[in-house]
Amino acid sequence: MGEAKLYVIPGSHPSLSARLMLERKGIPYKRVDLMPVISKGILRAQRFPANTVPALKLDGNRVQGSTEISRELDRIQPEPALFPADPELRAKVEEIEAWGDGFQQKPRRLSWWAFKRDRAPMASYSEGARLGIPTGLAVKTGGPLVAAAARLNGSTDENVSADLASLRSDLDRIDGWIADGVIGGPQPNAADYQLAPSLRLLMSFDDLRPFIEGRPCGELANRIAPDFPGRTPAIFPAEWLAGLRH
Ligand SMILES: N[C@@H](CCC(=O)N[C@@H](CS)C(=O)NCC(=O)O)C(=O)O
Repeated sequence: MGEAKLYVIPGSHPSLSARLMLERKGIPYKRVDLMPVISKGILRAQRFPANTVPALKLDGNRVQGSTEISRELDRIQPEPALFPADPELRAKVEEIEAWGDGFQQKPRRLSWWAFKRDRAPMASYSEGARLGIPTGLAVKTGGPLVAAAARLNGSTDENVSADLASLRSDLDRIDGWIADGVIGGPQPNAADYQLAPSLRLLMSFDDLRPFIEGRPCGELANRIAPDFPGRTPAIFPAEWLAGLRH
């Protein structure tokens, strides 16, 4: 097998899903850190079919998207398996993974909304990254880039307040899957790897961590994805968080 190369954006939660799954398989890889938005052109230049991270070059193939990557990793190296062999169980894991793929947009929208208001915390999410320019400089000059990302991701007040209002029911749903034993087992599956980084990104917000960390889903996230850099001090209007409190 030639050396695998994984293109990521620092702080990108599905990028972390891909990293954790490669590590679980014991497949060595080189990580290429990209700046958001600028990443799109670089991925196109590398002849990837789409313009998002994670994007993986593996054995001459280009595999893009966390859910495609989980399947390709099981195909090229079946053990340890990311999907259960039992078809019924596999269908459940696939269903949760697909739900998690959509759920990703929530922490993504919240993050860009927050960075648009205050870029200072962004640097903490790039800890350990090699962006080619100093992180402080990237953050300082990153205003237009953050504005573009916020626009592209629909980070409006309306969407973000609705995301926060429905977050508690999302967390209840994830806790339910843990109680059913479909995720959170001793052998992490593709759905565990899909959900944990999204939860960790949500938990990087001081506003949200207290509502997640004591729950089964918070424990799962900390166990599956122990290292997720980044911290954003309180930033959301108190009334947007009311649904989490009651
Ligand atoms: N559902 C896709 C989403 C990938 C995605 O949207 N990635 C974001 C980063 S989290 C991205 O590449 N955004 C481009 C940008 O920020 O310019 C997956 O799981 O791979």
